[in-house]
Amino acid sequence: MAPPRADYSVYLVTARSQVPAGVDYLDALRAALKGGVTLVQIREKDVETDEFLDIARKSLEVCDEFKVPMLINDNLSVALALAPHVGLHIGQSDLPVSQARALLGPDRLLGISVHSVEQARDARTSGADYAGVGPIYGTQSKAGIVDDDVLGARQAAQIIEALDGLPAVLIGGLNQQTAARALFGASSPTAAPAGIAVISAIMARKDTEVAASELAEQVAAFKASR
Ligand code: TZP
Ligand code: MG
Repeated sequence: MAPPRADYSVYLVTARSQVPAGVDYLDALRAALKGGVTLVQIREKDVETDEFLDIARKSLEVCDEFKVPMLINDNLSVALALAPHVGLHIGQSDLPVSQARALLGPDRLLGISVHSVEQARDARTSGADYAGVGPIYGTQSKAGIVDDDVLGARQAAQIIEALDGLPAVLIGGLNQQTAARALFGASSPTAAPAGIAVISAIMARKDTEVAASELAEQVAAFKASR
């Protein structure tokens, strides 16, 4: 299997509910891509499947314009209903990664969320292309996160070591103020995050393009320092 190549630097996870009043979601997505978003995951928790599919289709047209890969959160059938270059991101309580890989085939991007060293060891050989590691800091964007779930950068570094080269994307509470601290803090001499994933730091801003470019600059500076 040849895992699809992707640039994990600035990974936007969508949430239309966070887009400010007066801003159109697709315009915000386009601006974020202009600003330097390198990967997009469509995550909409409060819609029926047909609406989710419609949002994803429209989002895909925009991502394709920028030649930026797009993934679907959780919903395998929606991913499969879309073009063969659309990927899937799943959590620990969704279907097993190996099953998802079998159903998706070798060519679609597949991501898994990991929250511990043990889950990281499992992810390594699961067939996933990358792991989302989080929550790094507290966040209002995901329901049900309690203080105990928050990893912090040090614990994330241990998880990234355990991923043993599987690309890791940090997520949770990352923004223009916290991203650099998280990236450096989650690094060790032998392992480092491949990028950051954000919802609110881009989606909740009116100046979406600026928000994305600020994050892109910080990730680029981090990568240049390694
Ligand atoms: N998974 C872990 S934290 C999180 C998800 C989907 C939410 C991240 O949102 P934000 O606004 O970037 O903290
Ligand atoms: Mg899930």
